[in-house]
Amino acid sequence: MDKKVNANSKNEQLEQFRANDKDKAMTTNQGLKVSEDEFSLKNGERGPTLLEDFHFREKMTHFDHERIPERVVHARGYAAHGEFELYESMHTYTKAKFLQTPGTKTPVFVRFSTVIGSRGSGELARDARGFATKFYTEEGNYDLVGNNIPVFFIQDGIKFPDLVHAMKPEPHNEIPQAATAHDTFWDFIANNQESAHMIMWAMSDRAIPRSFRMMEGFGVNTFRFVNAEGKSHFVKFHWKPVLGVHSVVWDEAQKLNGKNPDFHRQDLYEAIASGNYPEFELGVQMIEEKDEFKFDFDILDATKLWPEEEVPVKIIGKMTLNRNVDNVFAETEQVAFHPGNVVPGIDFTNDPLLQGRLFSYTDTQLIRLGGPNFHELPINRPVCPFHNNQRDGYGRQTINVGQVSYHNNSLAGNTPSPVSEEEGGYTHYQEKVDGHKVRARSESFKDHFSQATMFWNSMSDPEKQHIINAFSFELGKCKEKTVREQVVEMIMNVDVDLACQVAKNLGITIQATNIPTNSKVSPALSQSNSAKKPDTRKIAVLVSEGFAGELIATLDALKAKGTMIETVSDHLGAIKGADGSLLEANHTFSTADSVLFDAVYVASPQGTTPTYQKEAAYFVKEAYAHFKPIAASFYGGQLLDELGLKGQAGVITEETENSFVESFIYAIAEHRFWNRAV
Ligand code: HDE
Repeated sequence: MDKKVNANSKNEQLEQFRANDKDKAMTTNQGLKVSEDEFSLKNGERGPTLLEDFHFREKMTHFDHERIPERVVHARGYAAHGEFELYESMHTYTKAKFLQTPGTKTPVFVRFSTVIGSRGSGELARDARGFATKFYTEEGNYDLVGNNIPVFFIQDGIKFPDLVHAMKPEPHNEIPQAATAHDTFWDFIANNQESAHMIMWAMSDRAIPRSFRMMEGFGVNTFRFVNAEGKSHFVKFHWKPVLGVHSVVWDEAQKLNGKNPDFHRQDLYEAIASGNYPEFELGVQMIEEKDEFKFDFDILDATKLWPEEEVPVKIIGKMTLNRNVDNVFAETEQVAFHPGNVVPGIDFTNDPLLQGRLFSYTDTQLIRLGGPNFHELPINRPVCPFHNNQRDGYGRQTINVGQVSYHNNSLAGNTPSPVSEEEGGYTHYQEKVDGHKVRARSESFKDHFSQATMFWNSMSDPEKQHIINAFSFELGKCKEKTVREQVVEMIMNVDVDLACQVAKNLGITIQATNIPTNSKVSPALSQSNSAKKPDTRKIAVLVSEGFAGELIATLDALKAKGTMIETVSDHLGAIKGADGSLLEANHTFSTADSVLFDAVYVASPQGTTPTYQKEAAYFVKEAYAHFKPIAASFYGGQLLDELGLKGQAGVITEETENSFVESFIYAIAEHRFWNRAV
């Protein structure tokens, strides 16, 4: 009997493939012990290297072949292992086994990514984020390959190569890297107006997340749930981060790309390493077959979302990411996702974007991973057994025994054999499809602006301002005036005020002609309505020699509330307090910067050293400009006084609040103070 799948099944399977080279004798790949690894075999000490030096040849050849093609999109990514636990049975809607029994735990592997940039690009690019999850279920791998934005740029898969060509660095000079602020991208947008809704999201704060741990995930495409009776529901998948949805500001994003281009991966890695496991709840929106045409949008159109207020999100389980990878290449780079990896009870719809995706993913893995056996790579193997008549190919690892590799056969009793639906055989939902073969788009896909307007209507004032700023930045970087003008004309269809403000910033004169009429609002779309928690937020404590000894108790109280404390001073190592107590400096002002933190705490008086005097002021001013909470005590308030910041929103001093720690924690949970004068 095969062992039952549990939360640890994947880890156990991977254990067979892990190798630890520590304390071992060095060998060649053939297992031959090596006596020397620093000098190639030469004809005399100063002579040429000999061709017979097999050790040199093997080592160099392997090195020469270390690189594989990066993903054509989503090249820059980072991943972690975890588990998914079901809250309630979904048997009414789907027969998928991992969604039947509450408490069932399924191992998962999740890769987060940016879309446009190459493998080494900065992680704070303005871009959608990939959010791809592989569930290793007892019925095979199920991949939920989503993004952190619920809609997409295009409606039909055939346009994807055009979109990506327009997005990527321009071909004549390969500039700019990991950025949409250039002519070809915006030329594509203006001339492919189905992108209107997605571009609103891409210009919003969603495109510059604070952390992978603070993003929603969306399956984007419309899938089907099918239950044991064969009844189908249309379904959209959502991941909801327990820490809420939060972003950085654009100036911060740009600086972060320089100060720490690994900001997001480091944040994820450190959170998991320190036991602060990221959590996401899985939600589903479901629509009955009979209601397919009930909405004022086509539910198969990937440029549309299903407003949560109209189709509620049912929360069905929680994913916890609890283990970092052991080796980024073996796991994160070699993992191969495919939205076509489904299990019984989950099926496709005619969503034309999804249909295009169903071809592309296997195809791209074939070139990226060098042949048809990538399913055998440890990270991609299902945890349940797999058997068929597929054979051979580059890098084949399985040793299929026996003489039979075809079906039907008599020599192996006609096995491996397909099994009935009742025994777990996958059957496709028998949707009736009747139509002419045409290259066309349905009339019902033609409204490109109503939901873009709804998104705009749903934003808070600061969010709206950020969108205006983003359009102004991106279009301001375009060289062609005509491109800017076309985009402004396009967004006139979204909102006249938005278009006018962007036009003003770009020095374009426009006539307000198309007045959008959609007044719909979906509060779920605004990040201002998201969960607010202080947990895992990073506080930079600016501290210098002679600090007040009581500071240590305050820092402990802040830590007890779930925040992460890091000290910044003018030198590394021990800093001595006035009463002799010691604090370890984690950073100096040259290795740390306010953009790396969520909040700043000024804990030493101004002027204790010349460096502190100068650098602390710079640190605080920048945090203030990025709307971050700032606190000061033990005479640190002197600095805030000097900078004229006392009394501003989100600025906490001992004098202004009764309970300093409580007020600071509340401010940290608030994330940013947009109503601050900057
Ligand atoms: Fe992808 N996409 N995509 N995509 N996608 C890839 O597959 C593609 C789309 C998404 O971490 C590629 O393995 C087409 C939507 C993620 O490994 C490729 C179309 C959504 C990842 C591909 C889309 C996604 C990919 C490149 C339009 C959100 C990274 C490397 C029809 C639901 C997965 C690879 C990882 C990766 C094709 C549109 C999400 C080329 C043709 C919509 C998260 O196959």
